[in-house]
Amino acid sequence: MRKLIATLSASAALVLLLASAALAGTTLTYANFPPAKTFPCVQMEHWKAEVENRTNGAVAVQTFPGGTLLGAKNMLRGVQTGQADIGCISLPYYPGVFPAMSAVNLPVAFSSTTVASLTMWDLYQKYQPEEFKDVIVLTMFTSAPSNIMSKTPVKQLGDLNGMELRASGSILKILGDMGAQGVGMPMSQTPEALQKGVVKGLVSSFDVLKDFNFAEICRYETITNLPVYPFAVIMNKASWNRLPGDAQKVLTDLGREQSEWTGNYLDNHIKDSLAWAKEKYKVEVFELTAAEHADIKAKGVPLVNAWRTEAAKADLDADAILSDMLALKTKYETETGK
Ligand code: 3IO
Repeated sequence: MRKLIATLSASAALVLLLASAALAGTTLTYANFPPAKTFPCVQMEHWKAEVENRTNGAVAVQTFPGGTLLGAKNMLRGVQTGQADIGCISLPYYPGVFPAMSAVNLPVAFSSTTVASLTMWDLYQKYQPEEFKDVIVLTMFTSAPSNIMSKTPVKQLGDLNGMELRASGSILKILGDMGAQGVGMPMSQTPEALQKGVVKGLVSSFDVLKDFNFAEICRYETITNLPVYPFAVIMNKASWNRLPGDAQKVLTDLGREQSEWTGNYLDNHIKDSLAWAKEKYKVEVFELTAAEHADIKAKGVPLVNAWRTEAAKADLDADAILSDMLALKTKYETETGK
């Protein structure tokens, strides 16, 4: 009898051990290029907590902010080859690679991050473009509409004359047309470029005034409402295929929610960041005239046409993508009031 009980309890222990090993099975690595404080990493930590919670710990996520696993430019390849299971990419860092989703980087004057992020997500869901065929897309979101942050004041567009400003993607072209000199590089290289004086400012969203402490060096801010930067969180296909079905479902269900969460977080955070910059560094904020905004808008038209040509070359229905994007933008502006 004793022997039987001992055998039974030993096998019960073995079953428990195997079950917990199966549950504890998966740890996913998640690489990100900018520092931990910045919004792409804040959304990453939120996503990690949601996934670990919703899978009851069956999936653990190990995060690597600040380029500690993969950097801005090797992120896409690094995820495709499995150096990281998951990675966060800023699409404008890969010119020509994302002909469909780069539409979100066009100068269409998005009114908020929430609107741009939800528009991007729905547009992706509708077209599921080829350009992401080698990875699994977990979520998409954008930065907030871009403004100028500079070391010397840009009170009017004429002040841009020859000024070197860091940007990426379509903003580079617009800056050139406005008489400035766009200098392309990832956000993660910008602190050094500003320090060394290689650039005299940057064009991005106001969260970076606080999160990179750019307010200290860029005391002048000009509201331009230039394009958002589109981001995608991508996963290695083999890593995805190794996940149990219920875990895959948790990740799939999180896609849109994460996009909206990030949009709301950033819309709030840019307000905090600008208020903080005014308080701590007494930064000055300049508004342009209606005529100057009309000028910026007019300079965006050839860009939209150039995108159309590129999209058509990639066998995409450019007009359909554009009109869907604008319809989604209007829909979400109405729905969110933002
Ligand atoms: C961005 C990128 C990394 C960290 C914080 C950020 N805030 C806005 C952006 C967008 C941008 O300028 C870029 O290069 O993706």
